[in-house]
Amino acid sequence: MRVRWFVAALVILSLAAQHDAAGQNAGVDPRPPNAPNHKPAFVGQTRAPEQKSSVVFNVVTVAAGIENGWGMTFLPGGKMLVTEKPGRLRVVDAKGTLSAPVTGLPAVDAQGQGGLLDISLHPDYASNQLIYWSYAEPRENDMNNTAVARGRFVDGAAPRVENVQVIYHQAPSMVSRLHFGSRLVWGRDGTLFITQGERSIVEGRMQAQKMDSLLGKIVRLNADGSVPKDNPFVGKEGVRPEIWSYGHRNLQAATLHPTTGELWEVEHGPRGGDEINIPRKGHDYGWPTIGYGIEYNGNLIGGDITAQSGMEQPVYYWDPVIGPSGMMFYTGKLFPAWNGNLFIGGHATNDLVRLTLNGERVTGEERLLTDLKERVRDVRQGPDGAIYVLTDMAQGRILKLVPR
Ligand SMILES: [Ca+2]
Repeated sequence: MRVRWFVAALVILSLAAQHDAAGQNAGVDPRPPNAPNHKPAFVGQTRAPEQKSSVVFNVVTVAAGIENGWGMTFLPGGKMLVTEKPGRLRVVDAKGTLSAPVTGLPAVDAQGQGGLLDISLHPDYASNQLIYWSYAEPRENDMNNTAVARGRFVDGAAPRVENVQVIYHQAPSMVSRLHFGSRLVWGRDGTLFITQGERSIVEGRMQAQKMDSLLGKIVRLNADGSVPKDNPFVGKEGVRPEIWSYGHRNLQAATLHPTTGELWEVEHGPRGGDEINIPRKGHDYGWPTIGYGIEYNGNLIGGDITAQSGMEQPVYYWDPVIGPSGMMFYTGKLFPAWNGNLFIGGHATNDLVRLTLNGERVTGEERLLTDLKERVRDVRQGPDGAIYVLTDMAQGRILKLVPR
């Protein structure tokens, strides 16, 4: 009898340990929230229960000596392209050797969070060899903005890009070293999503809700930079027709959902409030009016509210933050237990976040690579089904997770 009571007490204690005083699940992160007065809009919107997987894997170094790697992608035939934030694009061969910098790219403004950012192949790369990259573009009077260029990639002993065209300039330009975004994601219809930031400074932040500004917006373009006719605000007076969705803060993670084909993104919150969204056509994601964080200096943001009519709730949020950069849904054959899971780079937490999902709801969270001690900037599924991780360090690496 005494043993039975003891077991019952243990069960109660362990259940209690998973919940805080407010009945919230404690989740995987032992740190207290920065905005404890903020409550989720629905059960499971934050601090999902820990869901440790029994998957055993090795971490293999694919390439090393990458200076502040930012984006990577896979070329047909086993090579990769990787960007270094200071402004170099390199080819990584199958042995992990880095090429000389690819020549022909326009200058980047490599300061603060700016520089050479994401890299992506045109969906018909095999026939047109077009590559696209995003970067911080230097402008007059110390200003800059996010930009996207494309060119034809010519591999070889001295790799280069030809016929370079800058197809997009975020406007207005600002004097800021922060919040450039950006990820490049191709929709199934061949349009290009560009995720961007709002430049962090107050003047830029307030423009995340202004429709004649491209700050704090996801834009959607045709492959040549023209505006798709079915963008939500085409023909609307005073609204930039490039806009797909608005009210965003700084988006360095985005990908298509493998089943629905919808765009998903993770954006950086302030102190608290990193959030996953499914940015839908013409919708408002709330920044800076609503959010689940506070200012870096501890002040409240605006009216300190987390919800408002007409503004979308995040699918999930983190407080404290992970510093999300890079994301992918796993669909490969190497890790069947992880099929459909969402992986997100932890740039602040130096780890890899794995989320289990039920439709649009997060059901569990696990932190992988917790002993990495390197900032994770990008995560992608390789053609071999392995999970590739790019770290953002002075001597950064491309790693891959393979089953043991
Ligand atoms: Ca939001």
